[in-house]
Amino acid sequence: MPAILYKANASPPARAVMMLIDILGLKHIEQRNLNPVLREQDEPEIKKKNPMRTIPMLDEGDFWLADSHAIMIYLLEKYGKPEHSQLYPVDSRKRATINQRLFFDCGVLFERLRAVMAPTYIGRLTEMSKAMIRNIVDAYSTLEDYLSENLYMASDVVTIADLSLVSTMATLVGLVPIDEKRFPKLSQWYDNMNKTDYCKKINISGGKEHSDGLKAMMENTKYYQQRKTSKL
Ligand SMILES: N[C@@H](CCC(=O)N[C@@H](CS)C(=O)NCC(=O)O)C(=O)O
Repeated sequence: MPAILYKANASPPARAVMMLIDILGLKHIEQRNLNPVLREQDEPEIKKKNPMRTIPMLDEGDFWLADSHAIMIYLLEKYGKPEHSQLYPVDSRKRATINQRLFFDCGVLFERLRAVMAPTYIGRLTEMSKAMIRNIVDAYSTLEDYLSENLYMASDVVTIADLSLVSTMATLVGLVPIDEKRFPKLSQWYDNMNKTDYCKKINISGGKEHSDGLKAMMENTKYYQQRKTSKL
């Protein structure tokens, strides 16, 4: 069975894996869309393979793997060539720093985006709360500090930490733009990442689709709530 990546172009973690697949040139991996808003990932067939019911998910027929961070490490270990070694170097301290940034994306940055996504998808959010915005800006501040000594998030070259973080950032900037004066390094890093072929091809449009979609859903909810109130 050919390998399949279940993905959605708007999904930040899916985009991170898609960018890595592009960099590694893994043409044999079929990329198949699932719509998380319609909860297509809840299909019993998919749920059996990924009880977390999240996108992305890699399916190799006799082996399944969820979570973009785990998938990226697996793909690099399996298919990385010497020219890709900088993306996830073997040096244990370098790798540990990259892992820490990946965990930051998984446990903090994306979670703060998820705090907006979850109520938006179920029609409960009309606009982002002050606390939501504050938490996102606070994460930007951490990213600015990560860049204090390096051009990229974990070193002076692009690693998988940058792929992961830029995929989440591409959605977030549409909701909470980066204040260039307060976060000059983050702003520069984001501009630099956006000049890469893989961000141009995969991440920028997917991020815009995602943030535009979230804003449209919030507007929709606001409209229906106002209509309901005016009828009372
Ligand atoms: N830590 C996971 C997060 C994946 C995730 O939450 N993906 C979203 C789409 S952007 C999803 O599938 N959400 C559905 C849900 O949480 O039920 C990863 O990096 O893959």
